[in-house]
Amino acid sequence: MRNFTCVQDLGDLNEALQEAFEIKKDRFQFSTLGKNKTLLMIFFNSSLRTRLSTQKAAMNLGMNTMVLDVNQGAWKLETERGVIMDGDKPEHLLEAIPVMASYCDVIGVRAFALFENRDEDYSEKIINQFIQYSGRPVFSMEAATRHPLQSFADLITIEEYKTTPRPKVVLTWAPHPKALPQAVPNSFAEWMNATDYDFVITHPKGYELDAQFVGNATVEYDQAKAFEGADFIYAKNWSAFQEPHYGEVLSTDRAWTVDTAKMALTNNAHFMHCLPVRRNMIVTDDVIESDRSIVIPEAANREISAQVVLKKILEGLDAK
Ligand code: AN0
Ligand code: CP
Repeated sequence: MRNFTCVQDLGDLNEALQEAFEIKKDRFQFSTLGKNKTLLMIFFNSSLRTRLSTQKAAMNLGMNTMVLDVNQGAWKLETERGVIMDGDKPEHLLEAIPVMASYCDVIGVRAFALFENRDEDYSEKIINQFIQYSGRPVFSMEAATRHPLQSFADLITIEEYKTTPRPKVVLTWAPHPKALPQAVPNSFAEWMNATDYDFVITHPKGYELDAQFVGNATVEYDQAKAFEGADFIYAKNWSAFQEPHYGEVLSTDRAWTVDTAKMALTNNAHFMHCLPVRRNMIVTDDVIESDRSIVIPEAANREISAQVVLKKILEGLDAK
């Protein structure tokens, strides 16, 4: 594998899952694969899990890691070509990318949607510039439209906790005070559509996701109805995708908060969320603390998903 930005890049999903379970049995079995190889992780946005789990995964493979927080201590980067740079950004991405690439072998990038222009966000301009100009393998640590390391960890977690071959998995919108990207729900939908699970998306009117991610999912506007018989509830907030409201918060209706009464409608479902989560907006204390909540093992699986991806990228390097 060269780059990793979406589910298709991983190849056969069942094989990738088997690899994940093998790594989970002994995460140090490939501890020399990354010897003398350097991972550079570049963050345009904050992170707790992605930063730590990806760094840990790289260390398990024997890699060296460097982390750059673009907004803390590095020069602010211009990303548009042709701009007269007389503003607050002293450096252009077009110099920064090859310079950063000269110090490393593999690049991870986190660059959220900017919410200025939907087409630009959905063209994945920033991560694509890294792919185009770095000459290095590049993987997404959440880009404008997808968060594939998260979705892979989510899939691993569902495979571990499911008790029926074809579980009912429900992605539910939930309220949040600030505008959040669609990357996590887009990506989750993309990965769920790559399985044979019974996959349902529920959200208030106006929160329809891009059809390319919704795929074959059932869209149900009645949250209670969607929850009936669910084996997994995956909660997430996102801002509007549809124009003319792209990137806007259309509702903070706490009637959509996942609480005990709603979980009682399910088939004793497990509760999932990628974290960070705002308690009593997205989910009540009782639900996230309940024995059906698997948010901590879900986050722990981020180390495993990152390790499978880095291992495949390292194997691709050696093949060159
Ligand atoms: C981000 C988001 O919703 O995309 C990161 C989630 C992994 N969440 C926040 O910014 C709170
Ligand atoms: N789930 C996730 O990606 O968390 P961070 O934003 O803390 O990395």
